[in-house]
Amino acid sequence: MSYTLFGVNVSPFVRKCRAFMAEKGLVYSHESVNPFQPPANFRQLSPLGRIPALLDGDRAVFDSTAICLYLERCNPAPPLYPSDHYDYARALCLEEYIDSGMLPVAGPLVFRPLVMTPIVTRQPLTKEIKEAALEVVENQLGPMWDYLERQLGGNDYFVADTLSIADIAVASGHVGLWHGGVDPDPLHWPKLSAFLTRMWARPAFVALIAEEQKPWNQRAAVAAV
Ligand SMILES: N[C@@H](CCC(=O)N[C@@H](CS)C(=O)NCC(=O)O)C(=O)O
Repeated sequence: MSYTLFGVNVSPFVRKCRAFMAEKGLVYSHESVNPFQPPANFRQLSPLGRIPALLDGDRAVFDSTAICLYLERCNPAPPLYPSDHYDYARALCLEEYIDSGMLPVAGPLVFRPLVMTPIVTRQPLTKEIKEAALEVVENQLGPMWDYLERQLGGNDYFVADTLSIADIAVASGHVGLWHGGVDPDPLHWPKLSAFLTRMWARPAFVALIAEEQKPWNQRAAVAAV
């Protein structure tokens, strides 16, 4: 068994797979592929040209959800999907809420203007761009955080009060926002805020977030605008 995961570390979908592999204690190589400047033949691994993609020996798997489900089948311990059928469905629903609901807003409308564009273009962030991103946070991410707060309830984890793909997806999906200084306010979303703090303190996330610090942590730069 030899795993290689392809994709830049700051992608929330790549981060989800890497955190998942770390929680399972899997050893893998990481190839930092930028999907906008992919190596030749990358579409043989990932026919949509997206990251992440996984190679298991000569077997290719693409899409973060498919990758995690595949890894779970190959490496059942520790289980990262609930065994109860409805809990299993709820975990997949929460993963989808992040992947198809939150990230298409948080990525292009918040992370990109606050963090990625200033780094890539070397054009400093402006007050107008910051205000537009923060309006998206308030109007679009706020209601999503309300939903997550309700789903968490009084538990430490989202489903069956046990670590699952749902927790890994939620925690992975918020790291990019954190790089831009955007955090659910603990006064308004105390459970979600405490959950993220707990999840990011797990060794799997400590290592990934440390690796991303340079150049992605723009919290001080964003705060200064
Ligand atoms: N559903 C996919 C989404 C992956 C995705 O959108 N990745 C982005 C980077 S964060 C990408 O590769 N974008 C390049 C493109 O769409 O061409 C998954 O879960 O893996």
